[in-house]
Amino acid sequence: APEQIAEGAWLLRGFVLSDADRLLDAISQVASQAPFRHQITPGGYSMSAAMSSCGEWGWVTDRQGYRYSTKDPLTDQPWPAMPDLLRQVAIDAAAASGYEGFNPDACLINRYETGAKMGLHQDKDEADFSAPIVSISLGAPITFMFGGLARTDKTSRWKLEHGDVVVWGGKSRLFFHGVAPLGKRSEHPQTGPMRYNLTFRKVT
Ligand code: MD5
Ligand code: FE
Repeated sequence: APEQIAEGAWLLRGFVLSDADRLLDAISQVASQAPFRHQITPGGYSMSAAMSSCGEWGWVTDRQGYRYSTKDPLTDQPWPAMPDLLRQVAIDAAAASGYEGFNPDACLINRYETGAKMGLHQDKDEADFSAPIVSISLGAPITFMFGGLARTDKTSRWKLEHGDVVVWGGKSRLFFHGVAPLGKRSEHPQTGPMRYNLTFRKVT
């Protein structure tokens, strides 16, 4: 049963456990066309999470800034299509959390290895904040940090494990969030020291 972690935010533990092998295969297939890469922030730093995307829109960052793009800057080709399995599990997870009719047009894939992290930030490059974001965790566990509308709001911590899904909508859609560095002892039999996070979004 979904567990509420904030207003509009739901944690579905193990929701995609039975699909995990096929999800990891789908990630490999996307990455064979749009390889994982460490993108550069506008401030000139390399992100510690390696990223790829599939679907109509991919999230890119470089010295110019953050944005969604229909093309992979590495290949100058459109992003790989969103595999049906990925789209379907995202739609199902949204519906199980009370968000019917979710129609994602972007799936960002983050790959973390030991020490990789993501600092507190808000996701606000999307045009329409009424759609939720669906996040799927696979592989090594990580600590997710969840704050409020202000950067300085107190954060709560949640361990996200292989097969867990989180759905963020409503008020929590714009809350600050991030992940703590992936621990040296964090591993999973199917991915070793790697953690994958898929985030499904409605960009336009
Ligand atoms: C991750 N990814 O685990 C993290 C957290 C990202 C990102 O933050 O932007 O790729 S997944 C949880 C998440 C994602 C998007 C929005 C919200 C949470 N939220 O509105 O709280 O790779
Ligand atoms: Fe985010």
